[in-house]
Amino acid sequence: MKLEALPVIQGEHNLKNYEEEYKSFDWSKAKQQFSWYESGKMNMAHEAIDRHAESDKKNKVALYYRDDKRNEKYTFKEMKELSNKAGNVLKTIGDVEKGDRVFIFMPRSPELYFSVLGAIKLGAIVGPLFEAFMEGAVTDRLADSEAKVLITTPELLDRVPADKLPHLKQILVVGENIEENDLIADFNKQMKDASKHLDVEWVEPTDGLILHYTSGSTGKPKGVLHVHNAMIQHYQTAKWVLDFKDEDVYWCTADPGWVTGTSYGIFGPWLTGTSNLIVGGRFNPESWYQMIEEYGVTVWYSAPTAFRMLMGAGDEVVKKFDLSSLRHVLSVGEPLNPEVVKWGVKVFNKRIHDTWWMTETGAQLICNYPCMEIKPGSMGKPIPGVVAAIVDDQGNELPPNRMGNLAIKKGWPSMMHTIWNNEQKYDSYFMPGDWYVSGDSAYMDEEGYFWFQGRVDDVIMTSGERVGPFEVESKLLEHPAVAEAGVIGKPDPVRGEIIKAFIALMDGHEPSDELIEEIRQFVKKGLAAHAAPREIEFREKLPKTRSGKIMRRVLKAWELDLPTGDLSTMED
Ligand code: 6R9
Repeated sequence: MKLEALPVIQGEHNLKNYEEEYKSFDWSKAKQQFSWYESGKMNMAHEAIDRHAESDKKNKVALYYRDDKRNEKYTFKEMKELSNKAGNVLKTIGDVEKGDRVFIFMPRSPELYFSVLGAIKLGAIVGPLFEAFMEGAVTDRLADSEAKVLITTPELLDRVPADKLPHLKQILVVGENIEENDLIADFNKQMKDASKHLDVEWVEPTDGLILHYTSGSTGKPKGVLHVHNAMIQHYQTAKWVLDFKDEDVYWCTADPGWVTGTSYGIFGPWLTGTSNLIVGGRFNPESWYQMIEEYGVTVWYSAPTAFRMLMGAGDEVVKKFDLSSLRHVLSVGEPLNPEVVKWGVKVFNKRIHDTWWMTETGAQLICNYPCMEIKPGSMGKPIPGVVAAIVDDQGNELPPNRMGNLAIKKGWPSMMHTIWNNEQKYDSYFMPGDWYVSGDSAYMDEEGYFWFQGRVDDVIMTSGERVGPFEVESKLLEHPAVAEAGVIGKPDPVRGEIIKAFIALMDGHEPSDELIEEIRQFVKKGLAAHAAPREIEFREKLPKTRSGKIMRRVLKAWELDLPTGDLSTMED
């Protein structure tokens, strides 16, 4: 899979010399950039919105909102007023106080953003939920967090069994003709009457900000709690990694139900005073390119699945649009196959910058920066202020090129504060030596680049060889007939495990025995004989999370006839 490293982009970047900055940086310096360092008055929403609304950025567009029905824009000053109003609605109607959980269960809309910011201004903890969640998933999360107020839409209200949720005191519904009663209030009507003045609640760095439920490989989803202190890293990475400049128009394609849609769909861009484009509705290659052209998007943060789907739609589509505004393209969420990076260079004339982090880490940790060479397939190098290593199961650091646990030294500002109601689970993330253990396996090369291999529990052992499913999937994707691939280890009495691949084909290709053989040979020749799948099964679609990760555990459950476990994060 060796490709030539892609050279540095010439230009003025916020992070000019990675190696130098890595040596000299420490987080206490970063803190001093914030006004609260002196005043002690901290609140994420104040830093992200009000601060700009009170500066010469007040008339700058903070939010461009676009979907099939709406096309709106709001300046920082308007965002301040509207989030103040939302805060007042939550306070007066919902009786929301500092520390209360306010959940938001709806598709993207401007109201979603006013509500998130309004709740944060009150010192409440926001819980964003994907609109695709069904009743069971919604109930689990509202019950575990003991949410007091929920904001939702008429379409989703049926999935909220309020009678089973004793802590839920108020539901605010965003829509038309809402009938109000003891439990339900009309969000828009209340907004109209609410004051646009609000006293922001000043909080401590370790006070709760946002609660993201995420599913592990086993058990119920867990609530990852983040605190206001995370803003230090959101701000810093927005500068270094997203490389924001004053005139940028930024588009993060992630929904706020996923951590990328909050850390980098809300906090990162607005802490740096950047114009933020939010696009609602479903994925469609043409309309995505259309957005870039129409808004002159300069910085674009998306995910490998989306890039692969765009790649699948063909290069002809790209040519219909003027994408020359793009300056910087980034990816997160799953491994970014070298094939996709090569395609990005071909069609956008841009290197796609991979970034690695997790819900639990709150912000980016290992990244590719505009100022450095990219090795396609590598996640890059740790951000300044962060120590990453590959450790064995006892927490001993391993030398370069050895596969092991990807671990981070405790102490970065955006690290989760706790797992809600589950301190034990929180403790289980750490190993001796103050290592946070990610659950990903990876190796580091001699030059300090990190290479993702798989989730620790997904790694395949076949005839004594360790095979990372990602590597096999990447190779499969290079085959012209393959649109999507998921690879698992299937227990085998002789070989321990054999490699089985599930494949969705590109339009115009049909399953056949010849094709199976052709694909097997392709991997054998391109990767290694032991890495070629012994079994291949074609499927229309592969199971994926809403954030685009192929759910190998579901493939495994299909294969072994096991229960599939929690499917609440699965795309419909
Ligand atoms: C932000 C986010 C975390 C898991 C993580 C890893 C996978 C994320 C990746 C990546 C390879 C990358 N992951 N970024 N794998 N390369 N650049 O995705 O959070 O939804 O919690 O997922 O996603 O397996 O452990 P989350």
